[in-house]
Amino acid sequence: MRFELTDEQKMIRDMTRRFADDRLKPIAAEIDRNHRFPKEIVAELAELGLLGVAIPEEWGGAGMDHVAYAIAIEEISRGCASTGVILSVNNSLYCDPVHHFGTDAIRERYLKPFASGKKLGCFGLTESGAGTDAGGTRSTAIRNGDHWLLNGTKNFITNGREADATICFFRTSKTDKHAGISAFLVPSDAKGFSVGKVEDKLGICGSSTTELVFEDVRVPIDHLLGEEGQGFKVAMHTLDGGRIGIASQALGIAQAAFEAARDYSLERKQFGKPIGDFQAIQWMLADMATRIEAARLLVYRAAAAKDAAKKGGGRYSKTSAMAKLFASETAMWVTTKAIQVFGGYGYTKDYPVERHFRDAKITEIYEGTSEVQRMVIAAAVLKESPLYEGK
Ligand code: COS
Repeated sequence: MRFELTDEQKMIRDMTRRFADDRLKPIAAEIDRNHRFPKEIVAELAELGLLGVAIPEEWGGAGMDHVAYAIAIEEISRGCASTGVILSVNNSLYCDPVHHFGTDAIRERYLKPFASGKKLGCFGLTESGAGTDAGGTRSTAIRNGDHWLLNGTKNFITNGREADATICFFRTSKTDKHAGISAFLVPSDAKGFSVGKVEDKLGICGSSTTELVFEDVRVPIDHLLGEEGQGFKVAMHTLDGGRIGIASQALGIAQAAFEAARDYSLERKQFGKPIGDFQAIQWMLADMATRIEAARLLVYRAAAAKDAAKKGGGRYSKTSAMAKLFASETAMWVTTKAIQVFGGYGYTKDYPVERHFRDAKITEIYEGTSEVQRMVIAAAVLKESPLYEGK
């Protein structure tokens, strides 16, 4: 077992860390306050190859591995969690499945411009009645000659307002539950497609979260992604990877909150000395640092498992669920403690920790709640028992 990063991974860590410090930290509060999508930042990150980190260069990506990808999302989220999720969705929820399930013709049109950052993608699975129960999808796709006719509404779609195309899930059979769902690529300029309600959120305010409305949207038959009836598996396969992106985002948020609390503890004086001299504060900092390091190991391990899966290493659903569960709960715990270290000041918008706290909460919810991660983990560990006899 080796814990050293490769030269390429160190390079992307240093580059994204610098970018976070120089470009993101100074404007993260303004992005949050104004609920502003950081268009200029996304364009700069595209230049750096961060919109398709693990997509091969021939398809417009940077051709790096998923550990490098996780590090990039961690560091960018340390600077601005909204920017982190904008990247994570384009990388893991859009480019990754288009690369994995798309034909070369589809990749040419729907991957190259997205992995290179000229365009932005999103992923539409959730519906008002199908959140955790993703198999409960009710939106419909009906085959009609040389095209499909799509109808329905998707909810809570990150990048929904800005995206140029979406991977969306529709019911192609009423009789089968999971096997009745198929995945489709839909360009945002398709007739009948519109962006509905834009959510007003607690955190990650710089990224849009919207409804996507489909009213008799026609897409050609080759816009079916993967086989008909395999959409649920496309979604689950995609979310296995996506959860590593969100775990990395949570890690970056936790690290940012920790660093803010650590530095503040050396500045803030009470009883004539820095509060960092008090054991009460030191223990909080020690626990924060330890939990973050444990989360980091799980996240990098999950990313390495995804790299191994590409070489025939099998499913990594359990590892990625563990990484997301632990990293997101760590982010919530660490950001809560960070506010505690700051005391009353931490509760105000004069310091960044209240933003980190608000940004952390969603990592326990999107791309599968912590309860869903526990379901995935429990199902996997039970199957590992020699006494397991199937479902
Ligand atoms: N990769 C590939 N296939 C998978 C898979 C994965 N990670 N997970 C499940 N499948 C397959 C199963 O093998 C099963 O296939 P068969 O029917 O051929 O046996 C099928 O999918 C159904 O699986 P399962 O019975 O486990 O589905 P459930 O309806 O019980 O759902 C959970 C399981 C709850 C884990 C799933 O619906 C889920 O992840 N929900 C949360 C969705 C989510 O993250 N939403 C956020 C939206 S994106 S921001």
